[in-house]
Amino acid sequence: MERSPKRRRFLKSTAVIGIAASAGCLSAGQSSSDGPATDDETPASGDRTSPTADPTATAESLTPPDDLDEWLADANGYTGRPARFGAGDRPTIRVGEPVDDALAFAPAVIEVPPMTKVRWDWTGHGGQQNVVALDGTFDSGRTNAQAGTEYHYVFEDTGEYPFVSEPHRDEGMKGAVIVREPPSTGNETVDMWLRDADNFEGEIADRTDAGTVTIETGTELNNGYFGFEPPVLKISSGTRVEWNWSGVAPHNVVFQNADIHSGKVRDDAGVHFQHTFEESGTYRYACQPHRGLGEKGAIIVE
Ligand SMILES: [Cu+2]
Repeated sequence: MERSPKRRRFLKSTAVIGIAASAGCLSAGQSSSDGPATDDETPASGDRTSPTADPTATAESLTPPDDLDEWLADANGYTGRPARFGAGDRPTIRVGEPVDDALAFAPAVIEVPPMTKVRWDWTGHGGQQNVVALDGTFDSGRTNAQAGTEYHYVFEDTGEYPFVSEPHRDEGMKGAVIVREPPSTGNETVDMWLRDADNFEGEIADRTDAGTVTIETGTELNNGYFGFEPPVLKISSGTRVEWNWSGVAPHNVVFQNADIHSGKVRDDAGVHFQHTFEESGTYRYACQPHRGLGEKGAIIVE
């Protein structure tokens, strides 16, 4: 049940490569994954040569916050939980998404593993926009109002990278890319399967002493009621597992590597499916309609 909001410490980026705006050309082979720590203070403005349309937006005024969560509290369109992406994903952030009379980045906050290429796509809403990291790590340069404009950056080092659209930063148009090593249980099959499940933190709920275990189905996760809780369960063979529907949104339970499934989706509350696991192994399952949203789970049977 370790679902407490992660305490995020703002990590100052050690990257001084921000101005290589076409960072798509940075190659994986060139950087050590540990990201050698440098004692140098990242130059706040020296590397920023890109002109900006807003003369009041100076490099000094873009200062990384001490507390990212606090800074994001008024980010338009942010629900408080980052959208998570796994290795090999290519996240796209829309620039200028209309949200309640305001403009947002969508998703505003994403979580990605190192070496992820993140793309920003201009929607054309809200006039002039750009994408600028507060610590100067990346900068799309001059503002642009054109739909279809795109910018991308490859994040090599772990850390937290808050960014804004300079013309709208005082109106809450801000976001962050959080780069971190993906959580791991030590079981590669489980880690890969759950890489985009919001509640997967690399923990295994050990219920090997239980006769029956309940998995909550349709819990508030993955930007809606699209989660299984706990996401990873370890049980002994002979244990009965039951799935308890929250009653919000239609769900089912379908195993990927075994002929076990609950059948049709249901949206009423209650225990609608159960299975007793006799054979040891690593089992993966998902809710079929919401698998793409990260509604997935795993069961390790000993
Ligand atoms: Cu579902």
